[in-house]
Amino acid sequence: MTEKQRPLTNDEPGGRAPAQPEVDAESAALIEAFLRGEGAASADWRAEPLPPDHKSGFVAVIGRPNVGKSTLVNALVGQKVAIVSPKPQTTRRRLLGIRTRPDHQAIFIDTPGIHDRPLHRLGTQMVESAVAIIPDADVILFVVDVSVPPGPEDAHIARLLPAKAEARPVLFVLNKMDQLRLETAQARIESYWALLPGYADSMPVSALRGTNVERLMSHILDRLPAGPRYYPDTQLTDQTERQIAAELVREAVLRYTQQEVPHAVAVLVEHYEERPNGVLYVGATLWVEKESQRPILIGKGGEMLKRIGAAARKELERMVGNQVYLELWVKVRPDWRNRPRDLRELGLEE
Ligand SMILES: Nc1nc2c(ncn2[C@@H]2O[C@H](COP(=O)(O)OP(=O)(O)OP(=O)(O)O)[C@@H](O)[C@H]2O)c(=O)[nH]1
Ligand SMILES: [Mg+2]
Repeated sequence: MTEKQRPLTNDEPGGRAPAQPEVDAESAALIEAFLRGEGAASADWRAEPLPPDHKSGFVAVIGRPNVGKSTLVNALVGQKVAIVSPKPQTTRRRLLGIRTRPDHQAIFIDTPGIHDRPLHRLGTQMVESAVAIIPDADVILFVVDVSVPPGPEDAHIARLLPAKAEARPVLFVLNKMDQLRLETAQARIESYWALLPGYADSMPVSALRGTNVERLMSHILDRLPAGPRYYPDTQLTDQTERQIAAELVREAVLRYTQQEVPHAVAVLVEHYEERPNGVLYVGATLWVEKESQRPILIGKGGEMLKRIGAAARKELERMVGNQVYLELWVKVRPDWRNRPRDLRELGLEE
């Protein structure tokens, strides 16, 4: 045993140290190496060498509801980090999609759709959280849906941009180009161009099919500053596994329920633990706003809740690469979309 390894006893000068447990040889060697600073560099991702022209930064993805912002973030990251649905106002809170490559790290901020008539406190929060991020971004992607003509909400965002984006680069993303008919493409694209002043470059893409997504990425890179990695290369999002699980349940709710019901549902994961048999147990509560929404979500003989659970479980199993046991409950929280305490509990309000 070396001098360093020998535990202090009360007899030694400066003693009165508490008795220490015996350390086995392997652990002692590791501790010694750690104290000498060995191995620390490999454990610290910040210390990994990067190319001198490494670029990084935050890219805000904004647009009216349902234009394909979350689909685009998933395509740019190369993995699903955000839920997607054909119903507007799917994304409720800002989330990060982190793309790390040898020469860059782009941190995409997916945002709720911006519109000018929120009907409740949640809606107001959603719009505010999207607008508030614009001045903090290095690059702004303004996403529109070219399968339909520009609407008042697109115009509203275009009007916001000069003040909010200040001198920051704006890329105008003309999404859903797969839905554009060639005969009408020119006129349609020109009607979108009319929204923005000439300084914003534009790019037609199909986030769904992946068309032009890497070309868009190279335009983003041209505008990103030199900088370090802000997150480890293995990190894809800022959401916890619990939050992702809640979102996947909500995605299934959005898929199977109609009209007002999916928007009145919030999901809170209450249990998330690996059982000794290796199965991941997830227990989540679905909050609805009114007593009348409960039977709709549960369905005849529990049919609807089973369908939602089966779809969410499949997605969850894909995410964790493990068997999942998912249990869902439905509870009423009257008017939760207008109640600050409920919104805070759900992480939808600071
Ligand atoms: N045809 C086509 N559909 C797309 C494309 N991109 C997205 N979509 C579809 O558009 C719908 C809305 O996509 P989302 O990514 O959820 O849209 P979003 O802008 O994030 O919507 P909110 O979160 O509600 O603001 C989904 O049904 C997508 O599959 C595309 O390039 N082509
Ligand atoms: Mg979205």
